[in-house]
Amino acid sequence: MTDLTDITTPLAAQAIELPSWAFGNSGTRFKVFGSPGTPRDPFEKISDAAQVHKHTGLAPTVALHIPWDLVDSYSDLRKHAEDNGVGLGTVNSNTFQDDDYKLGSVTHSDPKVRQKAIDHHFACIDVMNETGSRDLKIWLADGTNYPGQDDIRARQDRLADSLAKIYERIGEDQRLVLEYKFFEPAFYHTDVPDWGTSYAHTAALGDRAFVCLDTGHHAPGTNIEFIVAQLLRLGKLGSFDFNSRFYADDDLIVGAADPFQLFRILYEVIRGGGYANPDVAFMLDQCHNIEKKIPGQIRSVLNVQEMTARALLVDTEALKKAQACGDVLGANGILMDAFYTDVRPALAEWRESRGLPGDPMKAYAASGYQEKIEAERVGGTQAGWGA
Ligand code: PSV
Ligand code: MN
Repeated sequence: MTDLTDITTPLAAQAIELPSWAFGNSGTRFKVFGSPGTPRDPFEKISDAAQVHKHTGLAPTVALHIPWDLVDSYSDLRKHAEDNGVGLGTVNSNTFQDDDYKLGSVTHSDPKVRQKAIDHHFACIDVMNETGSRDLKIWLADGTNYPGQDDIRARQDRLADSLAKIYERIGEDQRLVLEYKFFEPAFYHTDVPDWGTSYAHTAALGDRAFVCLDTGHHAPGTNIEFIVAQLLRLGKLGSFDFNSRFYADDDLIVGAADPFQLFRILYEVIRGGGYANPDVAFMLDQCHNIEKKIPGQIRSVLNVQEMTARALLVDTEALKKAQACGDVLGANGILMDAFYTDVRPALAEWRESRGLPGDPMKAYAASGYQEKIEAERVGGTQAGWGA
C-alpha cells in the first residue's frame, strides 16, 4: 500500500474554509445556548477562526454570511483577517429570516418580494467585490408545506428568472454556487431539493455557476459519493459544505457520525480530479451547539485531513487491476485496507516536521486563548443566528 511519505505533497495542499457562523451561538428550535467567550461581532469571529488555522495549517479562509456578518468597512474586516493570517472567502446570502419571505424569496409570486431577494444578492456581490471573494453561495429556504399551496412548476420558472438576474451581476472571476436541500424549513416541497435541480439551473446559467453539495442535505441512505462522481464528471461540483448527520440536517462535526462515508466521498473526490483543485472548494457548514466552538472546528478540519490521507493511501493501480479482472472481494479489500489505516501518528509527526503542533487539540487547549476570550468578552451581545 502507498505510504504516508508518498502523499505529503497533496496533503500539504489541503485548504478547508470555515463558516463564520460556527463561532457564534447556535442551537435548535428548542434552545440556543449561550457560551462564555462567544464573539460579539464579525471581527471576533475571524480572530477565533484564525486560531483554527494557526494550530492546524488547514483553514486559511473564512466564509461570511450576510447580513449576520454586516460591518461598516469590509476593507477593515479584510485587513483584520490578513493581520490574523487568514483571508475572507465565500459570501453566503440569507433570504430566510425576513417576514417578507414567509412564502418564498426568489420564487415568491409577488414580483416586489422577488426583487427584494434579488437586490439582497446584489448587495452580497457588492460585499464580494470589497472582500475579494470569489463565490456567492445561495441556499434557499423556499418551498411549500402543503400540496396545492402554490404552483411548484411556476416557482421553478420564477427561480430560473431570478437566478439569471443574479448571475448576470457576478463578475468574470466570480462564481454562483447553488446549494440544494431536500426538506426544511419547507416540509412538502423544496424549490431546490436535489443535485439534479441544482444542476439543471446552474447548467442553464452558464459556466460560472456550480452546485454546492452539503453532506447533510440528503435523505438517509443516499449514496453521496455517487453524486460526487457524477457532478465531477459533469464539471459542476463547485463546493462542499461538510458536516455530519444522524437524522436530519444535524450540522454536526464532519466525520463524527459516519467516518467511512466521509472516506468514500473523499475517495471519489480524488478519483474525479476534485482534490486540491481550486474549482472544488472544501468548506464546513456546522454548528457547535453544546461543545466549545474553536476546538469543534479544529476537530472537524482534522477529521477531513485524516480521511483525506486514508483516501490518498488507496492503491489505485492494484484497485484498477482487481476491478478489471472482476475480483470483487479483492477490490473491496484494497479500499478497506486504506480505510482501516490509522494515519494519526504519522500525521502528527508530519505536522511537527512542518512547524505545526502534532496534536492541535492539545495545543489549542494549552494555548490559553479560550480562557482569554472567556475572561475578556464580557458584555455586548453574543453573535448567533440573526446577529
Ligand atoms: C441551512 O440548511 C444551511 O445550513 C445551509 O446549508 C446553508 O449553507 C447554511 O445554512 C447557511 O445559510
Ligand atoms: Mn450548507
